[in-house]
Amino acid sequence: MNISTNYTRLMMATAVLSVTFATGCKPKKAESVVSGDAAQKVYVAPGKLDEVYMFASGGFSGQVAAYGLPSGRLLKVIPVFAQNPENGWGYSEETKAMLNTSHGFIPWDDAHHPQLSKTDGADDGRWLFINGNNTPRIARINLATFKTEEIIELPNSGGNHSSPYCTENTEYVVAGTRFSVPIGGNTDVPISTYKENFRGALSFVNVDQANGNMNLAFQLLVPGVDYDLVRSGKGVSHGWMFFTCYNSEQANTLLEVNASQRDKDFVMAVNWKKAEEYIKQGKGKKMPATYYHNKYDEKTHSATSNIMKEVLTLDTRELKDIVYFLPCPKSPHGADVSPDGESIVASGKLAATIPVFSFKKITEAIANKAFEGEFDAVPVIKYEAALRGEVQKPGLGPLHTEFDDKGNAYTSMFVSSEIVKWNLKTLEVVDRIPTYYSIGHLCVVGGDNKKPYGKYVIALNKITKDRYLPTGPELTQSAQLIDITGEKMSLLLDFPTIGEPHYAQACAADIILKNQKKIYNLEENHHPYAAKNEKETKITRNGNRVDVYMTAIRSHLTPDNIEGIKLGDEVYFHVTNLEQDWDVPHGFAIKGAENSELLVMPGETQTIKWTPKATGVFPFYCTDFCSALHQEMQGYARVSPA
Ligand code: CUK
Ligand code: CUA
Repeated sequence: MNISTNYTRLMMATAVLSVTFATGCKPKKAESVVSGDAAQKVYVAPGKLDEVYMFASGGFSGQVAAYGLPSGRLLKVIPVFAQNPENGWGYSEETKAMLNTSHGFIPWDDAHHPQLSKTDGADDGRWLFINGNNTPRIARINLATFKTEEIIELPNSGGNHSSPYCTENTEYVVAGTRFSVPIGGNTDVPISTYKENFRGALSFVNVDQANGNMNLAFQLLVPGVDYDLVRSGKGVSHGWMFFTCYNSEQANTLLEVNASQRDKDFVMAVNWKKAEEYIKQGKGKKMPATYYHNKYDEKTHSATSNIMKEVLTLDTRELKDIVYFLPCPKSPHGADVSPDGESIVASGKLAATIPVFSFKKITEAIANKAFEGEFDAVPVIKYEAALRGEVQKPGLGPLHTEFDDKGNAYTSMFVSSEIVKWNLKTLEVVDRIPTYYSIGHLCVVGGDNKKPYGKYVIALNKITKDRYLPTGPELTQSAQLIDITGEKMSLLLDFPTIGEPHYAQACAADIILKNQKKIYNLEENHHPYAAKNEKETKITRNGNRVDVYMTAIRSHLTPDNIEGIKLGDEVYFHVTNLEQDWDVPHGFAIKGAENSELLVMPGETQTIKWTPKATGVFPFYCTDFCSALHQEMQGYARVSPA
């Protein structure tokens, strides 16, 4: 392959994309697709509650945002991988450890795929998992508190993109590396040795059903290609996971051209039950690997980091009946599993059709060894042997598919900017609706459940040019709410989102509401610096460390006059909120503090560190307007020469 051929291919690919992209981006009259009664359908009267929670990833904000639907109202930004000054996340002494990694304290990441925990293939409202893409991590949010409780780093990974999808009963949260990387001991190898030295790793993170605690059970070492997305089997395909892979060319440079040469890349079918069996039989091999596992404890209101030193691995070069490749047209992005678990829908970004594989045919092909060869010791099943059929002329740039309860599938089309609805049985396109613009993922309420039930599909778009009041060069990101109860889809609402909403999951509000926590019980507060009443407040000194055990209750802070601090001291304000009523947080901030504020929930203790830089008197106050006497909730700290 010489350079000019490469260049020609590149230009052709770019031309195709830009022509279609430009068409997709042409401003269209919004009225043309908005249904006449849209306003009524999305209007949630003041004081009324939305019927659906939607959790969208914040993309490069590193957080997750919770919205109410159909109104599109933003309810909360849940801090996960990025520091959040609004509530001291990653700034308070208690939460800093959540952002520790083997690379040090990393207060940012790129979050893509929220995943609701499942019981028997249905959203159960216990936890939400989300991936950190850049410094490979998985976080678990407790949906009783909307708080991130656990973050586990993934070794042998680079770009944690095909992540985190959970199995039918949340037995595992599964994550595949996007980048293949050199693994194990010496990883300082020439990049040009990709084919010899780079491998992929799929992480199987076990979830304790009692408390949600995660632990990296094992990693499956797989061929060195790029892994994009994954979905769990369910029903008939329980025990399997399906990953998409691209760059089967194993290129390490100019992937835009070099990774689009082969006609087909792969979907990888992974028999995780088999892998689990091998682990139980003791076939796993320990490999040195350093990764952090951070946990937030609700009783001490504090996080701790554990440094892990090894990981159990299985190698697909040695155990040849765990994974199988299915050839799949050009650079597949999503691999989605139908509600009954029988159809696996793969979407090749650059392909003209959508192949739908049959799980039954896959297992038959494996039994009959209907293979066309091997790829790095992994059997490649013949395309026709596994194929159920193809959706013809779906549109351009198919990415992701979710399902409704009437036997329909909805596929997002990035290049032609539309959602295409097709019949899962006949594979015929039955409807299409434009999206503004360049849709990535889509989300049907309950759309990856065994029994989907949603009446909306939400488009998660990449571009919003001309859809909102402009805000300079940086425009808002956006989602669109589409009604799918009728034969034709109809657009109801555009609403802006926080960061880039790569993917979202939505479920009926009842599922989340049954499990809400309103306060932390003060009696159960085991924070080592908690003052559970005003008599327990005190100031202690140990060398140059000063600890202030402070309480907050409407409408005063105790103590509120603090003297005896010396220049050069490190002062820790441990603020316990004595309130036991829902929705009465108190805040705390002091002039010149190097961190953020604190926002302390009822019954909770949080700590902010302050290193005064000068002598003088420094005001502090409560930052959350908590009562009519909120402005009286204040005090002074005096700093004297050392
Ligand atoms: S995605 Cu992450 S690049 Cu289609 Cu899940 Cu947007
Ligand atoms: Cu407490 Cu304002």
